Amino acid sequence: MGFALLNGEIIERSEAKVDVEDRGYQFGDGVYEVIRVYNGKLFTAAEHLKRFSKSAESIGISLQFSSKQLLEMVEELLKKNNLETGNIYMQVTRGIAPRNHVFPASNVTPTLVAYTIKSSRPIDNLKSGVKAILTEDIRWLRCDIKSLNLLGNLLAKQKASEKGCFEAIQHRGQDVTEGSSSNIFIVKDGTVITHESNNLILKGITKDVILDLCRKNNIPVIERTFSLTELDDADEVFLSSTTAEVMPVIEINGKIMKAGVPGKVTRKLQDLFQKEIEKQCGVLVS
Ligand code: DCS
Repeated sequence: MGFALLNGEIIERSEAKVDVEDRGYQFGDGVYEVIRVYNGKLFTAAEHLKRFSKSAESIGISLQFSSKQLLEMVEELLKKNNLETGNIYMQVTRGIAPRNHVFPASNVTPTLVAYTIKSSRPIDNLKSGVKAILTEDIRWLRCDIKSLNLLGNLLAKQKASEKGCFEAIQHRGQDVTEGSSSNIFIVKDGTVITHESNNLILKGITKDVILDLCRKNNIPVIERTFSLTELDDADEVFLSSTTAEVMPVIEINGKIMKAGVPGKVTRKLQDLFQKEIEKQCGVLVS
């Protein structure tokens, strides 16, 4: 099972227990991050830790540790667990207090937890692409906060899974927002289009890396809302996340997209993304 980080201390993971009155357990009153590890090295760690602090701040949780301290602790954790390829999951809740919707007194310490998960890259899916369904986005209006409250996302993902699909692409009316755990991109006439980062979606770290790669490599890119019709008419569709990287989508709601195979721009972005990983974490063997 290895080790976990609990409030700044590295302990046996089996010893890391949650109190029944932890507000994360009772209310989902907290925020989280998932950071990818390749070759024993963290990918885009600074960006994830910055978003973690921002999410916490936006719901009034003050982290007991600076981003620098968090980075040191997380690096120590992955060394102790000998993690080569996988994820670091971290979350902070508002702490332990008698159940009450009102926030507890400020002397209640937030509960910070992190642990590691071994997980290889989704090579087969990256090569062949995945299927998705469409579903109405029923979530709240602060999807920019990486909140522990994920019921809307879970219901969407479960629906996709029951249809044998990898992801549920959510939409508010005619507007496509994002996947249940990913950002969605379309490519039309060579231009990459993805929802602008506002309160309706999570500002994905992978999304930002992709936008940057597009700009540096003269691939036209626009951040704007696009419709279900545009999704249906797209030349290529792909999704992005920390664990799914740049993932081609080849079928939506049972309808095979254009070629039924990953598109040219998607392939190019997959190559560029892999180079970016290798720049930060060293050569990938698989
Ligand atoms: N949108 C939602 C709703 C997400 O949950 C995620 C990632 C993303 C977009 C993509 O963001 P990143 O590029 O920063 O990963 N969800 C994480 C999760 O819950 N598991 O893995 C990634």
